[in-house]
Order: sequence, then C-alpha cells, then structure tokens
Amino acid sequence: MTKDHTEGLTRREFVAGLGVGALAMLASGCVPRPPLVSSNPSGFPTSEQLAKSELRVYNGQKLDSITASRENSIEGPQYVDKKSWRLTVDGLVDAVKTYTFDELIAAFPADKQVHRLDCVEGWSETQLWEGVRVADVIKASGVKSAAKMVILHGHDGYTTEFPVGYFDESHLLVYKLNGVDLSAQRGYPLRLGAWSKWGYKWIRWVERIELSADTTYLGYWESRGYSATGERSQPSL
Ligand SMILES: Nc1nc2c(c(=O)[nH]1)N[C@H]1C(S)=C(S)[C@@H](COP(=O)(O)O)O[C@H]1N2
Ligand SMILES: [Mo]
Repeated sequence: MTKDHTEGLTRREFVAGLGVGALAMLASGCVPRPPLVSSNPSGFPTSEQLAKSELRVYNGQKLDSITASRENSIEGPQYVDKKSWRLTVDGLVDAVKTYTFDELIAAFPADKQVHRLDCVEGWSETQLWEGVRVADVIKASGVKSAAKMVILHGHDGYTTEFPVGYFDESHLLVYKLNGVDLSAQRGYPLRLGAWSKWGYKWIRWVERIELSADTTYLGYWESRGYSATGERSQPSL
C-alpha cells in the first residue's frame, strides 16, 4: 500500500473499498508491481544489485529472492546512513544504551533462520533472516518491573508495539537477508523479524527500542484498525 492510498482513509477503509474482484486479484498476487526503489541515492545498492550474490536455498529450503517484496512503506524506502545511525534502548530500563552498528554486532551473538513474511495485502516471501536476538538486546539494558510494552520506532516515524514477554530466543533484529546486507528498501541497516506476526509488525529501519508502561499504546497500523497483537494465525482486521 502506498501513502497515497491511505491519505484520508484508514487501511481498513481502503481494503474494504477495493471490492471483491480487487481482493481476489490481491489474493492471487496479480497486482502490478511498483518500482522497488523510488529514488536511489548513490552509495546504496539496490535490492537487484544485492540479489546477484544472495542465497536461494538454505539447508534444503527454497528461498524467495530479496527482490520479491512489494514496496508499501508509509514514507517510501529510507536511506539511512549507517555511520550516523544508532540503536537506542530507553524508557523503563535500568541503563539507557546506545549502539553504533558495529557495537551492536560485536556485543551480541548472531543467529539465522528461514521464515515467511506475510503482508495483509495478500503476498508472502520466504527468506533467510540473520541478526542478533531482540531479547538479548533488551535484557542488556535491564527491564524495570513497571515496563509492560516494547515499542519499536523506525526512521520513517513508523512504530509497532509488543508485550514485554513476546520476544523469545528466536526473534531477531535483522541485518542480513539471504546472506547479503539488507537493501535500503528492506530496512537497512536494521529491522525486526517477528515470526508469528503479520508483516506490519516486522518494522524496518529500527532506531529505537522503548520500554513502556503504556498498555494502550498502538503503533502505526494498529492505530488505524489493524489487530494490535497482529498474530497471523488470526485475522488482521
Ligand atoms: N518502518 C517501517 N517498517 C515497516 C513498514 C513501514 O511502512 N515502515 N511497513 C510494514 C509492512 S506493512 C510490511 S508487510 C513489511 C514489509 O517488509 P518487506 O518490504 O521487507 O517485505 O514491513 C513492515 N515494516
Ligand atoms: Mo504489510
């Protein structure tokens, strides 16, 4: 979904307005693909360039190309400068922490897993997701007992929320897909993998992890009518 579609409409209204035929098209995947990258400042490899060295099979599992996603970001792809980028963990923590990208990678062990991302628009992609464990990063700051929610903030102003207990040892803050760096479109330098959730919980361009007592907080799509838990085993609307 592009920003234009949502102006003056909630995504629920937009989806409702599509009608049955268009929904069937969405479900069958025959939707015209917008260009993957709207404009590409020099120095940022495109998904297509990165895909030349991507893995397409891992441990016998077939992987979709990193170019398979449909651009639907609220403000378009973000071109984040890795050198000035920081990840901050703050809010109801014992110690506020700020990491450069290299500090983050050095501080926590890496893991990789194959998972499928499902967007509520009706498309999916299965890829190899590699990064550091969210739970490790949160734990390193010390969570105060009053903290009930984890609110993640993206460079484009996007947010999404989870109960403090959601992240187990599998969930990752991802910096590689199919064995290559994230492209700007896919969330460079860091995005979330929230395996049991709909795609709108897999926030890209993460720069802040906030521990909060506010159990009523709703993120970008959650505040526009989408399920707050966002479990993909349940309807998103
Ligand atoms: N910061 C940010 N994260 C975001 C979004 C966004 O607009 N901004 N869109 C979400 C939605 S709706 C989906 S389906 C996934 C798509 O991720 P992908 O492009 O890597 O497949 O990103 C999610 N994360
Ligand atoms: Mo989505």
